[in-house]
Amino acid sequence: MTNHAPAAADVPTALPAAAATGHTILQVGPVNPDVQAALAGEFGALRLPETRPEREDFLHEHGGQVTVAVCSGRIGVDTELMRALPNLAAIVNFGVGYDSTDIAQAAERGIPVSNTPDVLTDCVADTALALYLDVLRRISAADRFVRRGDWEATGNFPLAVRASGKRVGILGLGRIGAAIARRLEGFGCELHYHNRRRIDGSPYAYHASARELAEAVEVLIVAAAGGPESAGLVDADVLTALGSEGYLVNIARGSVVDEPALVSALVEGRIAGAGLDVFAHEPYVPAQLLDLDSVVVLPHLGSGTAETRKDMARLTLENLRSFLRDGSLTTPV
Ligand code: 8YV
Repeated sequence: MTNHAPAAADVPTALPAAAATGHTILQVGPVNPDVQAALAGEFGALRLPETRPEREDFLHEHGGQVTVAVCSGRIGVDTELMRALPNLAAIVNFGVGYDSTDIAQAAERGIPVSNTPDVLTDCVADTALALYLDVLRRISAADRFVRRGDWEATGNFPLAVRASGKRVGILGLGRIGAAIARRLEGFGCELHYHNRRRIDGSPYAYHASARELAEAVEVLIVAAAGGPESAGLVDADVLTALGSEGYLVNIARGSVVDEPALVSALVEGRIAGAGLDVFAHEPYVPAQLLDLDSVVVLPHLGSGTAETRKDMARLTLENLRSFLRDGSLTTPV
């Protein structure tokens, strides 16, 4: 990746909008272009260098000045960086997931964190449905079949699996999980869920564990937040419970699934297929998955539409402006 970060010596010392409020803003990692433009222009933000020696020099020189960090959910403010920012007073996160940020340290230090909920719910749920339909009906595999000339050469494409009317389990029935469930109601699916807590009044069948949920359904859709609490929740046992005719869809975080266990289950045909938008070590995708027609792989594009990214940028900047104005965040986590 090209490093566009300025060298410490090029960092602006006059800080336009933030200066008036006594705040110094730090951009951590690459962010959405609209956010980036506002940070560099209106907010005169500093930018954290991405390579090690420059980063250390930068933090040594400017770490104590920084009061607000703006990051994307992919990079976040990790343990080490947060420690190097002793006067940090807020973290503004682009994205609904904030598992790349050390939330425990932020809570301990009383540093509020904002994210961008709601505005991306529909697009992420749409992506889950796209993966659901693709992996069961084998749409991407069939597209490759036509492009390879196999339709003409060998005749009909092998039969797929019916997507309507399936028993589907949602792991994590939050905003996005509920939006996925609503869409699947339209496909006549029977819905089940597991969640940290049972949801009063939910019309769907509750299961006390991920394993019990997997046992009860034909397709398991992962919509749980990432982070230490959910790490490896979908393990080898859960995949065994899903069974050789079961499918997995993950639009949440790669960390929620034990990826080596998933790869073996797919390679050995112990589950039928998977639709994956997220991976444990993005952008790395296990090579064994690339040869499997039973797997659909996407480059973490869940919220990736022009409209939704604009809305996420607007909400990120709204949080930043609100914090600079009166110390409050519009959408704190
Ligand atoms: C973004 C996401 O791609 O919001 C999230 O948690 O995973 C996606 O919408 C990502 O956060 C951008 O950094």
